[in-house]
Amino acid sequence: MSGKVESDPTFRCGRFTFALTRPLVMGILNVTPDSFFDGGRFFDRERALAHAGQMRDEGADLIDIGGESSRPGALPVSESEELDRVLPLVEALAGAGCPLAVDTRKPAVMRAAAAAGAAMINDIGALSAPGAIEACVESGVGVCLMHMQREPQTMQAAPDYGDVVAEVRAFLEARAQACLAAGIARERIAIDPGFGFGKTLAHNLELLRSIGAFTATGFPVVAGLSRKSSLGAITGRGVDERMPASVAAALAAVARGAAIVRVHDVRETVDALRVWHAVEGKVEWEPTLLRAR
Ligand code: 9MG
Repeated sequence: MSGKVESDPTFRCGRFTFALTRPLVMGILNVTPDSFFDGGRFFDRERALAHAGQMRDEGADLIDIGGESSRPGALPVSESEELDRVLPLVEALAGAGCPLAVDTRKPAVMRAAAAAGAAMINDIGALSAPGAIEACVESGVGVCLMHMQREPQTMQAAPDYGDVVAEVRAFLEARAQACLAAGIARERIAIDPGFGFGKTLAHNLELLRSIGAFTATGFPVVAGLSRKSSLGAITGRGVDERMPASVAAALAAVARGAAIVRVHDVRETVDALRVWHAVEGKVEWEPTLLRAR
């Protein structure tokens, strides 16, 4: 726990309250056979647990557990398969000293994950499934509402916008309003422009340059660029060689106001952000948790 004060901007999720006095790093743990970077690596439970512990020790503020790949072209998985992949990890890690997010679009998975101790729901569908908002109201989790044009299977076929920043922002504001109207407290809501989800490289760059348009909504902004194909398009590197590009992208997002970065490379990202934070002359880096009930 820290000496931070309640008047600092905060993000509440489950029993945790974060002071947003520095960027938060959310480490990615995909327990899928087919995610675009770590697919298959952590499908084995022991390896997944070990990787979660490593990310926590490297300075992750949150760990985002996902049981359904959302890479372009990915096929949906059944509810029972997703529960089988995700729940044992949430149960095993809930008391391990790092708040957990669960990346899911399914209300039943949201409820079960929250009951097992997950503090946040990260939904690439912005809680659009029937019953998703209600599942999050009842369980008191924090939520990340992400924008996606179309579905993972078709989203990269022909992304199309008039004004990408205005359209993505309007969508996220409408989803946040729906959450507020249903009873999710303002300080439990974060928004995410959804880099790579129905966007070309030009769209992603415009969104990244315009993060200020999203922070202006008053909601903390989540940015997820880690290892994504846009970084490959810029650097000419394959997914296994995109760590430096991912760190640069996280830094660019934070410098423009992102509050949370969702990353595979926790240690490298934390180091880079700590240097940036010190150069900016901001308050000490550690810790961000104001309290956990
Ligand atoms: C699950 N997932 C994959 N990419 C993501 C991103 O950019 N943001 C969020 N919130 N979730 C993501």
